[in-house]
Amino acid sequence: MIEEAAGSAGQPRTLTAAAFRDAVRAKLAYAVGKDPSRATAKDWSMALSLAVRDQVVERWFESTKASHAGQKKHVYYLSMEFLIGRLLNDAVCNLGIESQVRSACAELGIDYQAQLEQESDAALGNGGLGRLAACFLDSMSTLGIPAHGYGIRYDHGLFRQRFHDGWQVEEPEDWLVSGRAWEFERAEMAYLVKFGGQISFDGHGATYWRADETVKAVAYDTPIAGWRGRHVNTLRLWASRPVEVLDLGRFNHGDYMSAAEKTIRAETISRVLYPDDTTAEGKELRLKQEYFFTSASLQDIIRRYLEDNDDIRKLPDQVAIQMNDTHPAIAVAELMRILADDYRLTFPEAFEITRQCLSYTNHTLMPEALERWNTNLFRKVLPRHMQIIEWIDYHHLAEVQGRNLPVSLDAIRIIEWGSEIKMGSLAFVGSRRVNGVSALHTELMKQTVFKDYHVLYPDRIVNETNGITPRRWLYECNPGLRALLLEAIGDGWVDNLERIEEAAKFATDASFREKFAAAKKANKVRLAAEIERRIGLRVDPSALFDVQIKRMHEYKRQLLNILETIALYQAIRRGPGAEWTPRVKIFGGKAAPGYQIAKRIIKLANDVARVVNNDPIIGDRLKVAVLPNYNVSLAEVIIPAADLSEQISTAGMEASGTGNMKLALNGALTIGTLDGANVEIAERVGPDNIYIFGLTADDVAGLRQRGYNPNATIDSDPTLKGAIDAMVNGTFSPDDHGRFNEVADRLWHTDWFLVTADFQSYFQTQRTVDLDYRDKNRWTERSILNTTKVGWFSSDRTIRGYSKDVWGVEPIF
Ligand code: Z15
Repeated sequence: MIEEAAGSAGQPRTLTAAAFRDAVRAKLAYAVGKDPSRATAKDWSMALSLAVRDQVVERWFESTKASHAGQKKHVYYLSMEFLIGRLLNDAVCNLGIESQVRSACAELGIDYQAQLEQESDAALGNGGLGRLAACFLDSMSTLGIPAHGYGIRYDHGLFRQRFHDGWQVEEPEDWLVSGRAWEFERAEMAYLVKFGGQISFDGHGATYWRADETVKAVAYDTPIAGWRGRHVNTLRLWASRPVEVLDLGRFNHGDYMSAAEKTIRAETISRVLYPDDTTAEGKELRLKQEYFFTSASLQDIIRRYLEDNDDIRKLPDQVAIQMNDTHPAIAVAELMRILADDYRLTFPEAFEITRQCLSYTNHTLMPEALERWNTNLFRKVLPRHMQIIEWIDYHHLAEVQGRNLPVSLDAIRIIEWGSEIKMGSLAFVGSRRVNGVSALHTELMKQTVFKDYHVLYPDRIVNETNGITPRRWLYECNPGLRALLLEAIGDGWVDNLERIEEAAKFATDASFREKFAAAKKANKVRLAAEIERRIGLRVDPSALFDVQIKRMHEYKRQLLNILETIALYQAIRRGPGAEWTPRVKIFGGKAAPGYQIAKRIIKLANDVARVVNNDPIIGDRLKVAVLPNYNVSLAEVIIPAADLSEQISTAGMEASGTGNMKLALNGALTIGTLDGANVEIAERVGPDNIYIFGLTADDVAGLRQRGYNPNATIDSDPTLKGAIDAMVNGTFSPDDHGRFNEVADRLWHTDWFLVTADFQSYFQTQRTVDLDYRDKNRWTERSILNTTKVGWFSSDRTIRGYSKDVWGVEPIF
């Protein structure tokens, strides 16, 4: 029997493999209620998770005590989305108990890896914004910053994506169906949230809000352990429940359906996540969701504050609240409402306190993605908040008028034309700091959407370039590379990712290179098996793995990649005898269900894949793998196996990107535009270790202003024209020649995303990639330099930045 006293994190642990094995057995019997001979894989996985959870819980209590005792300022991260994925391996690695857990599993005769796959992937988010929130939770725990994440406990997370005949089909997702080991329901932690109704004043300064609907927000807590388990924070998600469990009167009259009606109405609020990545959902339900979780969270924040403090005016000394995008921007009005109506502060006092507590992160410049609410809808759902926003707007404008500055009042109004509330403006005016998520994005915020506000408040906008947690995105998902790094430079890089640069000197070391290449190859073999299992396609693990994984969106330009695929396919067909660099194009990503053109582009990818993959002339020179249901767990398999990372958005449109960082950290070279954080990645890896192509953000702005005409570009480039023609002549859609006419027409006529303008530069750069990949040694060297030069993109660094520039908080240790 193996007994180990230390985990790979190197801290002494009292937990032995034997003790842990017995704990799992006990959980299986007494918590799951199964005999080992009858237990299913799910049962074992539950028992295992519960046993690991016990380890987390002990430290959780200590952390909670420590943050109360320390009386340090606390961070509250409000987000509609948390894309946390699976938690078992994350907890095991962060606690440093991997070797004990693995030996215990071996003794119990269960396969640890297989257990991990039993856990459902918590997909309570769409993409980058939600995953960023999850990385931030990991980093805040790792750094010992007392924090809560607040969000919604959706019954159904992001839809499951299937392909039917190459078209995206959405299926409901059911992450809670077989039980969840990680959360604790807090039935006693409930708050009332009101909607609609009337406002009245008693003439003595008191305001009454007589709502016509009230629901109960019930807390569900998930402990989030940081690296080495030193600190554990809480993710608190709210579920909506009816205030009365049942309308017994109606029930007793035999009216069962209407007896259940209120319950259904109340529970609908936390039923599903909106699958829209970038456009505000103009539905009443969405507004209710946003207010529901924001109100419950603020009530909870104030309750916790008053446990240890008695002066509500000093709230900003203890509380920093971050609004992740505008989705919780109603917090500006809600905090004011609580301070003014419940604590009887004046509006000016309430506004000052609110503005000192709140900060806002902007994640996009796209006008269609900036939330706006119709004032009639808003007044109907939140009548008191409408009054408060009118007050803020009026007083803000009055103050600006007094300052005589070169801004147009129309540009800074929160309520536009009296008919729409601009939530970005509300968030800006009500915040202490406003931040962008990459250097370029922050610069563009100052020059475009928030230009006038920036003149008014030149110190308010700051930059906090995004980051990713190295625990999940290297240590956990890439065990081969992890082992190599531990052997070469120890484990300091897990705490301080910039120390990964200590391995850069091995880029020219033949034996290190060989091991690095072997780790990459093993990851590619693992991905190849996964591709075959999921879509039945066999790919050669020695080919170049070219990866584009992200939400399907026109600005991200999957279409540019597909057109290049078509052009390459045509070139190979014309000259199959030439020396081609075998390539596997890997795509993954979901389209918003209502985003028709994005769904058609998925169909195009699948149609091209079918033709290319079955063409005997092509063979292994080119394969196209379009993987369904891209999510965090699949990302953990794809990213370590990538050779080339596609970050090809129209310059100026991707706020930051975070997939770009994950892929580079795992040794993929980037082919990308000078957009978002690509700019900063390029600065760090150096021009020889990245492929930059295409128009810059300035070029794009200029071209759009002058008016771009794609005709001339297409006509003068036979490669591009050939690819577009193939799209419309039925090569890929013999059953429906017209299927992609609309896609082609857009390219010929407007091409807003400048796919045609960047095509030639992209195609040529890809051919350079082909040549470079043939020199395996040199490629590995550059791959090592990517891994070792991107340590700055750790979310620990990002969180240190927020702590200092935005929140004014310090770690408790
Ligand atoms: C989302 O995931 C992002 C922006 C949004 O406006 C919405 Cl609604 C969702 C992404 C950005 O597109 C991406 O560039 C950025 O890296 C990410 O947020 C995190 O900041």
